[in-house]
Amino acid sequence: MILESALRRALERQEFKLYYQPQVDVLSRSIVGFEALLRWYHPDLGLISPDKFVPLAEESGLIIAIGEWVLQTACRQTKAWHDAGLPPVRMAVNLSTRQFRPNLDQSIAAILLETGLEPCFLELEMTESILMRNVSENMALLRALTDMGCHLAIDDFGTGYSSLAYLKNFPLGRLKIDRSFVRDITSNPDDLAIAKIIIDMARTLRMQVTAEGVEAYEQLELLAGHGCAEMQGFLFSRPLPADKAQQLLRNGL
Ligand code: G
Ligand code: G
Ligand code: MN
Ligand code: NA
Repeated sequence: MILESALRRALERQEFKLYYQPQVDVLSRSIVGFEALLRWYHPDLGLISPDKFVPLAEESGLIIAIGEWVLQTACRQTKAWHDAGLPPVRMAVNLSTRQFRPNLDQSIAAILLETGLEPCFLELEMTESILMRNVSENMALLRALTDMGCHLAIDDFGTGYSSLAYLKNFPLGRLKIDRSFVRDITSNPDDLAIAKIIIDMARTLRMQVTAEGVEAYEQLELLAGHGCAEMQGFLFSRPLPADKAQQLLRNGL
């Protein structure tokens, strides 16, 4: 397949880039973290969204090498911002199912050591489906990652199939409310009810909660009114290239 062989060469040709989307503490309106989001600039096809190539990278196994590049680049960038005296933000990195292999913790430990980033500034985002596969194996892996000092977040929460028992037993620090519940939250009472339940559940389980896809002030008000302190979305900023993200971090929102 044409795209697959191009994907294979994309790493050596340095065609990948990371964009960074701010995660905001809404009370203080300060940036508390960034989510790293992968972009592929294909020389002929232009910008290709991860929705298009991540599944292919997973099928072919290339996601392992690409994922390591993402972790390395995101950690190095965060450390550079810290060293430049900017506010000490955390960095959230998306992990795909295929990256959950027995040596993931060692590979992340090596990247943290090499980049010098303190583990507590790295947050790993995973979907519910990751938790439900190979439960005991993954439990050991997730424990190794949190023992090391990294934080774990559940991405797109509410769209998958995780059981409440796993939420309780896995060492998870954060739930991210999927943006499908945020989109119509001002007009759809069901979405509002679901968002509230997720916020309450996070509080009960002593987890942090982040609302994704916040685009309008009215959405912010509803979510904040129910106790959601952290948000991410176009209302604050789109994902930005590193230099623009750095400017925003320096000058504030
Ligand atoms: O902003 P956006 O179009 O970047 O993201 C589309 C999808 O791609 C989201 O589901 C997001 O989680 C996923 N994604 C973005 N960056 C990465 C990455 O570095 N690794 C993996 N596995 N998924 C990513
Ligand atoms: O699955 P995950 O949550 O990692 O995906 C993040 C995706 O959400 C990225 O594609 C990012 O560009 C997109 N995104 C971030 N903020 C907003 C927003 O406010 N509105 C919409 N529609 N998409 C957003
Ligand atoms: Mn994510
Ligand atoms: Na998400």
